[in-house]
Amino acid sequence: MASKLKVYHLPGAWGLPTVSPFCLKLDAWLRMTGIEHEAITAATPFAGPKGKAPWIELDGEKIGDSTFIIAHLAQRFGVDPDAHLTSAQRGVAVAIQRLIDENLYWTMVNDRWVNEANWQQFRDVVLGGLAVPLRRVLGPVARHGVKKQLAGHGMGLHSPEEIAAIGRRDINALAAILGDQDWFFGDTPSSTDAVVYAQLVNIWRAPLESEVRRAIGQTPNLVAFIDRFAARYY
Ligand SMILES: N[C@@H](CCC(=O)N[C@@H](CS)C(=O)NCC(=O)O)C(=O)O
Repeated sequence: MASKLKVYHLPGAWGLPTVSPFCLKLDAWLRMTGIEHEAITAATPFAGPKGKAPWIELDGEKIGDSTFIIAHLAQRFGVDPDAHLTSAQRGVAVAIQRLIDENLYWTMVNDRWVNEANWQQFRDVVLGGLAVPLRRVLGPVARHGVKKQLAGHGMGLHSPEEIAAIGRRDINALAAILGDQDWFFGDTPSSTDAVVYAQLVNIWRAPLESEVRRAIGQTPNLVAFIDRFAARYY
């Protein structure tokens, strides 16, 4: 008999089921496709097969990485929210996802973990699933590890002004691609909308100051897009 899909994600806050854009991307995609599942909050990502969240358990197998998970589930459950896309649009979808997952995401990581005022607030959110004494010990260790990841990626080597400029450029690119459409590829939502929503809402709804958040506020079509997605799926 087929097992029930279990989906592990990091804790939520600010009205969001999870403050991880990768976990929220998967959650949004599952809402879009209506695949039945059990959502489980994990305090840390360490039980995942790649040591990162999200991950799933299905048919006796653990799978990590939001993109691999989505590809697996699409095949396993025979669903494809991107069936209406042309091959050129599929190409653009990959480019948008790379912009979000591999670049814009890291500006958000910097704003949450490095900016001192933001970190004072964010540490209790991101470590909220742990007992307070453990949180106090693990907080600086986790922060040190994330700063190393930021340097390894390269984002962490830039000045705050440069990171703000990088993030602004991504936000303005997304606003230009969306234009006056309801969804990134016209009248019908696709996986790209879940990818963009999950990242933008995690910056926009968080009560943390950043230039990227201000940039979103200056693009009314992206703000309307976030509200549109939330109204339809949340
Ligand atoms: N490529 C992965 C990235 C997942 C990822 O970076 N998750 C973060 C949370 S937003 C994480 O678990 N980080 C923990 C760590 O790097 O130690 C995906 O698409 O799922």
